[in-house]
Amino acid sequence: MKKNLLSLLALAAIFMGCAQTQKVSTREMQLLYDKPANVWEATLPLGNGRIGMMPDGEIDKEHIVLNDITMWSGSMDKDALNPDAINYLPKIRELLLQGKNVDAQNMMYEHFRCGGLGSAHGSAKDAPYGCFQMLGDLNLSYSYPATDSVTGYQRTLSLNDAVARTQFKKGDVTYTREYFASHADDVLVIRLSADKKRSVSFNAGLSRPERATVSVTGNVLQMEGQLNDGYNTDKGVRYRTKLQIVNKGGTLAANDSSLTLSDADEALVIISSSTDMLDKNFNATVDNLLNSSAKIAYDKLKSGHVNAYQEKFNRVELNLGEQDNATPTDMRLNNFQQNEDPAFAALYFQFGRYLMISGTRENTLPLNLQGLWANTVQTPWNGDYHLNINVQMNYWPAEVCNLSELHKTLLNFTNSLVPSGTETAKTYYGAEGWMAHMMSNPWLFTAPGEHASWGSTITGGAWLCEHLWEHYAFTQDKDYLASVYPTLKGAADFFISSMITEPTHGWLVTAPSSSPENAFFMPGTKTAVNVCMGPTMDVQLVNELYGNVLKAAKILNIEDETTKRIREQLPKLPPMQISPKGYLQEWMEDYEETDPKHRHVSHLYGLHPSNQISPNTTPELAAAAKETLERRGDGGTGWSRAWKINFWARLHDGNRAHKLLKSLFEPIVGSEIKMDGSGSGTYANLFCGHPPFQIDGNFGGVSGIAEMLIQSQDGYIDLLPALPDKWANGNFKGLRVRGGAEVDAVWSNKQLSSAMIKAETGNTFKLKVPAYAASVKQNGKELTSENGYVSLELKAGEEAKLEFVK
Ligand code: FUC
Repeated sequence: MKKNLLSLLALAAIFMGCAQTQKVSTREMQLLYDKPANVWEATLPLGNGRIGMMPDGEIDKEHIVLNDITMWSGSMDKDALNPDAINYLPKIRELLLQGKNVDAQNMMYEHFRCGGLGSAHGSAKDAPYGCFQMLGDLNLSYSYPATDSVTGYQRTLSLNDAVARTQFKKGDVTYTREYFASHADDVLVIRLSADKKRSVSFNAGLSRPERATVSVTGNVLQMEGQLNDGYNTDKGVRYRTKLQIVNKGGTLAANDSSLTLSDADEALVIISSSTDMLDKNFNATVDNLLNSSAKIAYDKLKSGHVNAYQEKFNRVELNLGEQDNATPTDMRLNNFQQNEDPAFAALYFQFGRYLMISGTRENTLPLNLQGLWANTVQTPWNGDYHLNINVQMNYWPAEVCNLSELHKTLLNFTNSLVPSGTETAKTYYGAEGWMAHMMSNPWLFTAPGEHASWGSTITGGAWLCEHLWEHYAFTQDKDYLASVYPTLKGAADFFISSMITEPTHGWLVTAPSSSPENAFFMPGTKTAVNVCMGPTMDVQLVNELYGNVLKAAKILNIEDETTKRIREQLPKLPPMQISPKGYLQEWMEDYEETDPKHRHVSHLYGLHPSNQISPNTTPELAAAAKETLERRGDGGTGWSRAWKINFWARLHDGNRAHKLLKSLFEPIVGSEIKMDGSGSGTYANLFCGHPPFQIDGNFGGVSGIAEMLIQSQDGYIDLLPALPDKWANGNFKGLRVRGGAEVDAVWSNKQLSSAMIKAETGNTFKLKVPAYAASVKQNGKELTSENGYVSLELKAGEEAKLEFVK
């Protein structure tokens, strides 16, 4: 009897819990938790591409970390250019040509580095290089009329609406908090409400670990300050944050540093914030945004935001099965290791698109190592732009996932590096054109890093240039291409004028350089070195850059000295080499790597994101790439696992790609930096963990999922090129391909049934006919296939509905 009563009570509790929570359809994409976040990496990221916040949903004392993408300390580093370095360049090259890499490297450690502190080994908060920092902490302390414990707690983030919500019941009152970073009105909004009048009471305070003055004027709370420019002058970035409470009922009171609202029916907390980095009138901007938003009714604020957000989010759908919207997301993450729930992968995919829409926008700074979100003033690795994979990975999904305009932030950043990169090319290498080494920041740092073991990579700029070309490949926008041609050409000019001829084969190679961040043993010794000539990744990057310049020049009818020199140099680049041991060589010599499991797989740049290794066109190299991946293993840091999903997808091995996805989804908690791939995976809030939190893996994971579903790098559309068995049934809408089209596809039992190609630009689209299809029909009419492909000539805006006949 007692047992029955207990289960009845439990049922009633469940029922009550359910009664007050929203019913969510299985098509909705949401993150769901049944308790407040106990760590920052469980809080929910909100953002409008410029400002953001991460509420923890605590019941009594809620902590919300605030962010602004321009919260950067530092300034232009006056010492970055080290004019003495070039005096050592001939000697360093000579040593490399003699095979004396150790001596060359030692000389570089001492002389061929940036002047000044560089990135201060990742601790540059007060150095000129600077650091991306949190904006501040919003602390909300609530008081409740009832002392009863909480029931029916639920915390959600709707990916469909970009609105987070905390809901629970205390006594007989249901409390609901809604939070969003408005994509329409450019402010942060929190609505605090209850289903009984006079139940909303709280105190709001703003703080920051340093450099903050908090004050109250009328009913507006303000925090302002200035970050260190690295020289302790008054030229650092200034910021101002204002918070206003718009209440229905209750009493609003203020002291020197906080606002208190008592017994209100409802309250809106509106936060407006900016810095003077990109907006010299930032004070007026903050006031205007606050004043105009405070006048708008909540429903309108919310619908304006949702509409603006959905314009981007709704462009793409991915359905791999019904969403389980009853199980908390952290449990779904844990369960994935057993159930491999395809719908969870789709949720992760859309969460990544959500992060891109929330984390970046046109005309501001690119997504950094943590996107828009940091919770300290000294962000790991300064939260900067690492150019040897990380910032690029952030933008891998932009084109294919139909967020092309957001890509422009990175493209503009690339163009902005040209003047500084030109100085760097001249100062360090006496070379023409422009270049960037392995790290950068909003102060346009392009010098080598402070330690040559990782800081000597010289293809950071070239890698960024890949993005310039890819944007064209997807959009076919010739005006755009003409606008970036000088940047592409300038990047090529650097290599044209700085590569040297190695003596053994007469190949043209970069020197000095390194294969991002891996070291090798000098043959016959146990001495580890990083510095080398012509690492494979450099060869692939230069080859690709040269090719892209030639393609661009042809489209734009340009014939110049650069194109002439490229044609002369291209045949002299080293080939990709397969070791007698079967793998693709990472270096020009078949050196043995000090860490065969190293997280960077730089020499497979040619497999992904570039397209120089392909099972279709270069099967031998593809087999060697596969061997390289086997040798590297399936572990690695978060972003490394994410990259490997893309590699296996390009090798058309869907199940292996899925295995890597599963390893990316390994649940993690710790935030301490780990380099060896242990403790990597995904946090409760689905942020990727290097660890620590690093957002590149989220975007690399999204790009990997896209690569499994659609590829277009070989001049034709390949649908479902790497579909894992687990995703036997599904459909997607709105993914984009090179050549300028949107594509939808529907499949079951791993076989396509229909597809739609919607041309964004007039073009001929080639589509691979899957082996299992007897024919492809367009509007009921059979298409002629040639060698396994059909061609569709479409005008801009035209749609082709295809049916795969088995
Ligand atoms: C590179 C990587 C590390 C880390 C850092 C931010 O140095 O090798 O793994 O991602 O960037």
